[in-house]
Amino acid sequence: MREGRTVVERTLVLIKPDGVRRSIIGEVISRIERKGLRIAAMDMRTLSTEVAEAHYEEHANRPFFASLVEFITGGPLVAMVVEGERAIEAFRSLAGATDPVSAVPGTIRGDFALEVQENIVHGSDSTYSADREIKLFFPELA
Ligand code: RTP
Ligand code: MG
Repeated sequence: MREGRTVVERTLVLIKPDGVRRSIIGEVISRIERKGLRIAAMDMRTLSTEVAEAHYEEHANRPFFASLVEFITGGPLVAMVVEGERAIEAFRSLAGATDPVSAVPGTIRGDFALEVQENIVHGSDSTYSADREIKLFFPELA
């Protein structure tokens, strides 16, 4: 989507079950809003195994896949569609590196996590992934 010279994108953001358990939903939402990104849709839900496997299908052959699906289905999470200028990269910058020990302090993972699996948030990694994931989580918006 283009508006003049700006590139407005949508991305799927999840506050994973560890983030919900640790009561930092507000902290994460606040960082998204302070950045200037907008929340276009949001709800709390517990994923079925089927949806979790579809969401992480690119990792189906990785050794951590079963553990990842168990973790992401293990409690309620917050799902949202976030939009704004270059929203995909903007949110990935807010989230920080996948491994929270390497994630720079000041990022969500750098400030709140230590373990590679329980790293608080998910954000789509490309326009292709964002379209696919938004269709999976919020088909009414796609
Ligand atoms: P995400 O998809 O959740 O936004 O994370 P990401 O792009 O930064 O990282 P990705 O490589 O897509 O990995 C997906 C999620 O799998 C878990 N993971 N565990 N045990 C491990 O070695 C391992 N590696 C990755 C993390 O929860 C990661 O966010
Ligand atoms: Mg990923």
